[in-house]
Parts: sequence; C-alpha cells; structure tokens
Amino acid sequence: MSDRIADPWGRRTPYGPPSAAERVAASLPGPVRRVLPREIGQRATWPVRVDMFLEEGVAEADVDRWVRAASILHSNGDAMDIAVAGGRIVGVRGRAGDRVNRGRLDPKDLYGWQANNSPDRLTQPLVRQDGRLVETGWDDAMGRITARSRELLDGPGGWGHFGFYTSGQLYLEEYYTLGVIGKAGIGTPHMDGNTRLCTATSAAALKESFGTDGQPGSYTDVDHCDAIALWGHNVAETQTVLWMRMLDRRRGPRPPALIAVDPRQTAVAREADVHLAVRPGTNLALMNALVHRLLDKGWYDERYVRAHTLGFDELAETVRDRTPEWAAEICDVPVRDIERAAEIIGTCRRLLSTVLQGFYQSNQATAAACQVNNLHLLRGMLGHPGAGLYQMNGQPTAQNTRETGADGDLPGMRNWDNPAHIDELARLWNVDSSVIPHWAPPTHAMQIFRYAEQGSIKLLWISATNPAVSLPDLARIRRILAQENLFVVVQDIFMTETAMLADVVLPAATWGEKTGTFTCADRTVHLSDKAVDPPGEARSDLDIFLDYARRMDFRDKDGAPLIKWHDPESAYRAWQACSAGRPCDYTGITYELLRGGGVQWPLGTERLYAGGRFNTDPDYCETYGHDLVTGAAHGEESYRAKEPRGRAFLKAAPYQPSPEVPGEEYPLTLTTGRTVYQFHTRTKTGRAPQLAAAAPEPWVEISPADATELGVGEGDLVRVESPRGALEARARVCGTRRGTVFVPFHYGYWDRDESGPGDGAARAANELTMTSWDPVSKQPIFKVAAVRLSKVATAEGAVSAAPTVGNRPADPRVPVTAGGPAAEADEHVEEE
Ligand SMILES: Nc1nc2c(c(=O)[nH]1)N[C@H]1C(S)=C(S)[C@@H](COP(=O)(O)OP(=O)(O)OC[C@H]3O[C@@H](n4cnc5c(=O)[nH]c(N)nc54)[C@H](O)[C@@H]3O)O[C@H]1N2
Ligand SMILES: Nc1nc2c(c(=O)[nH]1)N[C@H]1C(S)=C(S)[C@@H](COP(=O)(O)OP(=O)(O)OC[C@H]3O[C@@H](n4cnc5c(=O)[nH]c(N)nc54)[C@H](O)[C@@H]3O)O[C@H]1N2
Ligand SMILES: [Mo]
Repeated sequence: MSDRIADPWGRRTPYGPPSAAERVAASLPGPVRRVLPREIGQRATWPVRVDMFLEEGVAEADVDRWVRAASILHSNGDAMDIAVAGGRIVGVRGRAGDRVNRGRLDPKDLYGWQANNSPDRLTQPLVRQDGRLVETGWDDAMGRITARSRELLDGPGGWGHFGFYTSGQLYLEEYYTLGVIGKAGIGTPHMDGNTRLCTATSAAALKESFGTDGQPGSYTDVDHCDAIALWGHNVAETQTVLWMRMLDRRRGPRPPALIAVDPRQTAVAREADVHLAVRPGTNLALMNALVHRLLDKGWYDERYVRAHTLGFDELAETVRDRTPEWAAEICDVPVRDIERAAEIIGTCRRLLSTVLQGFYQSNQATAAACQVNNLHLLRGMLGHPGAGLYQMNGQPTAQNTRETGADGDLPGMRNWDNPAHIDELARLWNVDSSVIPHWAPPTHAMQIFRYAEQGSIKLLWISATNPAVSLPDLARIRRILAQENLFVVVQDIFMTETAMLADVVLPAATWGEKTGTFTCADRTVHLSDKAVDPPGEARSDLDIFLDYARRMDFRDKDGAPLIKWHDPESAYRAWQACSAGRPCDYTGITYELLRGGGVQWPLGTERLYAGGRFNTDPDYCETYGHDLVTGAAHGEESYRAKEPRGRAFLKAAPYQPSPEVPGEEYPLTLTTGRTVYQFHTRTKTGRAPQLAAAAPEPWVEISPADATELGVGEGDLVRVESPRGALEARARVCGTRRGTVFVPFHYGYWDRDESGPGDGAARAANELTMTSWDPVSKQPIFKVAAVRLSKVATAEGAVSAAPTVGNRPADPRVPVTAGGPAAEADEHVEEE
C-alpha cells in the first residue's frame, strides 16, 4: 500500500539500458529473438508495476467487470481497466501488458474517476429563459440550436456566423464527426480546439521542421537513452508515469544525464544534473547559444546534416555571435551551466528530448521549439532507439483533435494550401471542393473570440472546454460570452463557469460512459470502452453531434446524408479511410486489434524518420512553412524551389524579448502552470476528495529574496496585479528565480457558485494574463506577464499555502502534503 498523494511516483523499479549484445539481439527478427537465452534481449525492459485504487469498502473480489480504458487526464496514454460493481465505477487498475505504462497509474487517474459519480453531474439539457437557465428536454434544446443555426446559415453571411470551439479531451470519432460537420456541412473556417492553448506549437514545430505533424519518438527511448533534456516540461507533475520511467532509469545502472530548463525548482529541476533556471520568455536566447556551441565545438554529424537537412548556412549565420556568454546575460543563468548542457547534448550518444508548455506558452514558442528539433537534426538523433524527440502533447486526445481536423488543421495532416489535398477530401465526403473553407487560413481560437466580440460570430458552440477559466484576460472573455447577441452552446458534464454564461447547456456522457479511441504522445492508439451508463439524460458527444447533423439535414452532392456513420466504430472506419496514405495512417489498426492493447500508428512503425527521410515533399507536406519571426506564410512556389526531397528544415530565428517585460510599475514576471494534484479547471479533480484536499486553493510562489524585500512570509495573503486584473492568494516562499512569481491556473469559481470573481477577491491566474500569441502557432503566451505583488494579511498560525511535492517550501516547518488512509493505493511489483 502506498499513499500516492504523499508519494505521487510510488515505488522505484530500477532498470538499465540494454547492453551492446542486447541491442543487437533486439534488432533481430522475432523468431530468432525467441530462441535466444532469456537474459538477452529481455532484461532491458521496464519492470511491470500494477497500480490499483478501489473505492473504500470495495475489494477486488467485489468487482463485477474490468473494462478497458486509457487515461483521460493527461497525454501520456496510460492504459487501465475500469472496475465496475453494481453498475457503477468503483475503481481503476493499470494494465500490466501495455507498452506505455506497464501497469502504472498517475495520482489523478487513481482518484479522479470519482468525479464521474459526483451528484452534481449535468443530467438534463438547460436553456436560458428570462435570464435564467432552466431544465428542458433534448428535443427542445436541440430544436433551439437547430432553429438558430438554420436562420443564420440561410441568411446573409451564412457560415461566417458560426464558431466551434472544442477540446483535447473528446474522442477521435467525435472530433472527426465535428470536423466534417464544420468543414463540409456548414463550411466554416471558424473551428478550433483548446489545443490552440495546449499543443498548437507542438504541431507547428513538427510541421516546420519535418513537413508534417507526428511525434518522431517512442516511449521506449527512455529505456535506451544516455541523456534526457526537459525543455520547459515539469514531467514529474504532469506526466508522472513517464517520469517514473525516467526515475527508474536514473536509479538503475548506467543512468542517463538529466537537463532541466525551468525557472522554478521543480522536482525535475532538483533531480537534474544541470538546471537552467532561465528568465521566463528567454528560451530562444538559450537555444541559439546551445546551437552556437554545438557548431563551434564541431559537436554535430556533418554527414547527416548534409544528406538529410536544408538551411544549415542560415542557421549558422543566425547563431554566429550567440555565445553562451551572450545568452547567460539574457537568460540570467551561469555561463558554465549553459556550457555543461551543451556538452551533454553535444557528446551524448542517445539524446531524448521532451518539450512542453515552458516553451509552447512562452515567448517565441515555435522558434524555440524548432531549435530543439535542430539539436536532434544536427546530431542525427532521430529514428533510432534512445534518440527520441517528443514535441509533447498535454491533453489526452489533443493529438486526435489535430489529426482529424477539429481544430485549425485539415483531416489527415493535409495542407490547406494544396488544392489536391482539398480535392481528396471533397471526393471522400462527396461534396464540392468549394464547400471546404480553404480560401483563407483557418481561424485560430483567439481570433474566434475576437469575431464573437465584434459580433460577426453569432453562434459559438463550446464543447469540453472551459474558456471562462482557461483563456487569457478573463474579464474580457466573460464580457464576450455574456453578450446578448451571441448564442452560446456549452456541452459539458458539469455546470462550469462557462456553462453559467450559456444560452443552451447540453449534458454530455464522459470517459467510462462512452466508447472511442485516442492517441497519446508517442502515437500509441488506445480504445476506451463504455463501462457504465451516463447519468440521467446525458448523451455521448458523438450522439450529440450526430443528432445535430441529422436535424440540420446536411447532405452530400448526391443528396445522401453527409454523415454516413452512426456509432463509434462506424465513425472510426470512416476516419480510417480518411487517414489512408497520410502520415497518421490508421488502416489496419482496427477496434479488434486495439482490444488487445495500445498500438502505434502507422502500424508497425515504432519511430518515424528512421532513414532520415522526412515528410517534406511538396505534394505530401502539411505546410509550405512560415517565417518564424513574423509568422508570414511561405508560398508553394518558393517551397518547391527549395527542392526539399525528403530533407528536414533547420529553421532559424533571432531572439526577441517578450511583448511584456517587467518595468517600474509592474516589476515582477508572472508565470503560470500546474500542480500534480489538479487537472486544468478542476471540474474532475476538484470533485475527487483526495486530490481536492491535497491542493484546495491557489497560491503564489515567490523567491525568498523577493519575499524578504516585500515583507512576505509563508502563508501570507498577497495580492498580485497586472495591467489586466488582480487576484489574491497565499504565498509559498520557495525556490523560484528572483523576480519571478508563479500561480497555478486551475482555480476558477464553480465551487463558489459564481461565474466570476463577484464581490470576493478573484483567484484565477488568467485574470492577469495577456491577449498575445506566437506568430506561427498562434498559441497564447500564458507563461509571461508583468505584475506587481503586495501583502494583504499576515498568516495566522502554521499555514500550509501549497502542496509540498512540487516546488518545496523554504520553511522546513511547513507540514508535508499527505493523503492519509483515504489515499492508500495498491502497488504490485512483479518480481523477476
Ligand atoms: N497534474 C496535471 N497534469 C497535467 C495537466 C494538469 O492540468 N495537471 N495538464 C495536461 C496538459 S493539457 C498539459 S498541456 C501538460 C502541461 O505540462 P507542463 O508543460 O509540464 O506543465 P506547466 O506547469 O504548464 O509548465 C511547465 C513548466 O514551465 C515552466 N516555465 C514557465 N515559464 C517558462 C519559460 O519561459 N521557459 C521555460 N523553459 N520554462 C518555463 C514552469 O515553471 C513549469 O514548471 O500537462 C498535462 N498533465
Ligand atoms: N494561465 C494559464 N492558462 C492556461 C494554461 C496554463 O498553463 N496557464 N494551460 C492551457 C492548456 S495547456 C490547456 S489544455 C487549457 C485547458 O483548459 P480547459 O479545456 O478549459 O480545461 P478543462 O478544465 O480541462 O475543461 C474541459 C471541460 O470539459 C468537460 N468535460 C470533461 N469530459 C468531457 C466529455 O467527455 N464531454 C464533454 N462534453 N465535456 C467534458 C470538463 O467538465 C471541463 O469543463 O488551459 C490553458 N490555459
Ligand atoms: Mo494542455
């Protein structure tokens, strides 16, 4: 038994990398491998550890059924089984045989399912009547949406009045259906996902460097690598099972070196051999210096670069004067640490990189993420075991939003600017090419809200996301959603801050209550089956979208229904046909195959780009590329002129400071992010007792030096103000860089029965953040804003402001966060 609140990572199962003999053995064909002695070829695998948590009073013997599923609270793709007893979910258990987690589960997965059973689930549609939301039936609610849609679509301006804002948390089948409705039914370019806030930069960086989206690496790279670099990724709190794998390597023989780039002393940073606590917003300066150092020292693979890349000269020119000394000044980190990091990256044999929000949501996001790609290209570190690159995903199904085109992408990683790709889709859907909105770039999320603000978008359909807490500059977002002339549909499982502002609220079924597939950050597809019925009249998101298509009577060219599928598996088959021949080819990956466990796309390909051949062919690529500084799109002609012939692009850009930097009035830099215990706006984790109790309130992390200067002590109530708004929370004095404060963004207002700060003090981090985004990926800058801080009240007694497993308190007297008996989970390690 283990308290996974006190110890989120559980028991260590150390292991080492394969020996040279084992590596050779691993490359042999299966039949040969099987006759080798057992020690060879099998020892270097990550041991199995099965984690389980069941409701109090329920024993394993009481479980009626175990139903296959995968994690829905992060993008790691951990496979699990849902325990069902008496028609209810009563617990979860990791799947021992799965390639991703080998039985382990994240604390959010162990405890978070309890939200499914919460008594305050939405169970009936609601409509706004005389200013109030009142319960109604599906027919009335859908009837109102359809009537408004018809009126808008048939009137002047038609498709221009529709905006769809979806998620990274629905299933592949649901996204594909929504994508076809938007792109071929209504024909609007105003469709995006909250993936814009999450992994838009991951997609953008992969497209710019390699030609299309798609993660090159495999999680087994952790088993093989001799160096790990975590670029703005607090993996210990946000993908705990991946971190368990890394920690098990660190505790085993021949451990990999570890580099962390993060302004805070996270658990990752404390474990690292080199911690670069950069000033928020300066990633590109650091990256350019690292590239400079690699070139300067000759730490790159000249042959690989010549044969498989384009753009070396421009890159070399861009970083020519960008010395470690230069970057040390801008990033405010020691020169020798930059040099040490460069040496590890430049001389290791198998480099694994993961990139996430510290880069994606920071200044010059795409340019900085592309430099990580460059480090791998320069060293030829792609496509072989241990040479892994994850331009990480965050949300569990963000990869599918992108693949299926429920955001600003086209289904199957097709290119908006390639008429042949549009024609392919038109043939597939049997519609006229002109219906598919490709005459202008797709509208990104921030621009959709701008159009709603200006009144041109009149119907905004929000599914599985809570923008009234998660978008920047919340006062503005609340104002937009509350507008009289904007018809807002919210499809959710709880009464969120956003739902409170809706005209129609649709109650959805969620994970465990519906069937569908999703794909994690190493391209492993999992099937998650329906385990129990949804509460009340709640319906799956797929059924809701299908019902809308039916009521709107969308037709193809021959007058047949546009949507020709009716359930998850038929939707999946339609998607398989759409994906055929594209990088994310799902053909062969059937539901039946997935019932045996997770499988990577494309079938039989553990790593992409093994032969150094990239997806950059002009007829195949997903984009003709952009200028990383301005975001200006390159045209087809100039792209073809480069004759990529399967080579990757080494893209370059000079560093520029963030759009907002601290000054006299707002002298501190605010950055935001996550705790291990909460998921986003807490609609699920805030309803799981163990998780809710571990981090019940927001807090403000501040460095000891700043705290002393401002007269702030542990637990004191402080006020943080930016040019946009203010919040109040308790201070956690801890290891963050001087001049930087951190606030978790999880805390909205639903548990206070208000849709906004009301009379009380605000507490959402996004009251403070700014409306500004990366020029290429259009991902908002959540990680940098200028603020000031002042003390409101002194803490009374021993106050614990925040969980202690993250960024540790400077004051050793602060009590350690623990879950106690209610959080005891099972951990079963299979002994050899
Ligand atoms: N527990 C938990 N896990 C989650 C989620 C969750 O809500 N809770 N959400 C999931 C999702 S959708 C996502 S996208 C991922 C996000 O996973 P992460 O990206 O790991 O999480 P964040 O806390 O947003 O940001 C990571 C780190 O970036 C650092 N940082 C801030 N500014 C900068 C900067 O300018 N440069 C650098 N180098 N670092 C900076 C922060 O200090 C922070 O520690 O997590 C997924 N997993
Ligand atoms: N300041 C700051 N802001 C940030 C970030 C940050 O680091 N800092 N991170 C950004 C990132 S990376 C992300 S991913 C976003 C996340 O932001 P959001 O997407 O707004 O956060 P969630 O709370 O996950 O919202 C998902 C909603 O879907 C509902 N839901 C869950 N399952 C289902 C389902 O099956 N069907 C339906 N219809 N609804 C369902 C949940 O109840 C919840 O209301 O926040 C972004 N905002
Ligand atoms: Mo995310």
